Amino acid sequence: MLRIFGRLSSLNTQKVMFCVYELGLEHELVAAGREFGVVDTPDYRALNPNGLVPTLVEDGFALWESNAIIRYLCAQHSRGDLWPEDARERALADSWMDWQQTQLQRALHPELHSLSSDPGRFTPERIEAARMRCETLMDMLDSRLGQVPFVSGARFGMADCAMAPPVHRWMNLAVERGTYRAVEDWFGRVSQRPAARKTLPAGARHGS
Ligand SMILES: N[C@@H](CCC(=O)N[C@@H](CS)C(=O)NCC(=O)O)C(=O)O
Repeated sequence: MLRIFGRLSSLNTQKVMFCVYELGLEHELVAAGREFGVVDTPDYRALNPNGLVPTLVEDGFALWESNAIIRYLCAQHSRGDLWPEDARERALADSWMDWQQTQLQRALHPELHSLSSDPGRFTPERIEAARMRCETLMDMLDSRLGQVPFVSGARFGMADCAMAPPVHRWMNLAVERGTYRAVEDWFGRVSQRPAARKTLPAGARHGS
């Protein structure tokens, strides 16, 4: 049985759960992190020494890092579909997944994420710098999605699972945003998928 430790309010858990639902896998979501605790227990630390969520456990195999989990699930359960078999096609999907973690996530967190949970924590200058960084990044994503229908390429794939939750967050931030037509079209399509309905908070799926 596949078990995912995490909480649906966590962006990285949302990414993994999006993938789990896309694949239609039987699973158990074990509440962990923040108000649910668990992550500081020795048993959990043995699975994930970072004490963060999400963590996957499947038949005694434990794995952490949300994008590694998405890659693993897609390679195990969706070769040739969500996990492209062609090395170059897969490499492009991989590069956008790494971009999501190293660029987009860093632009959103902590300044912009703090707007809903802890407004006033950062100066308006810090918020504005993060907002501008997101604009630059969305421009890049918009350019990718102007060339191919999905972040993964010609078909919906693993990179779309990783990208939908952070784009959803960005669309629902109380900040000014430019117009990114290709990103909005892509998100409009992706947000109709059953996996999006199950993982992204209702009422905010279509952006603000
Ligand atoms: N790079 C890690 C980051 C994991 C991470 O920062 N998780 C956050 C939630 S999104 C967390 O565990 N926060 C503390 C908590 O929930 O207790 C990944 O992608 O899995």
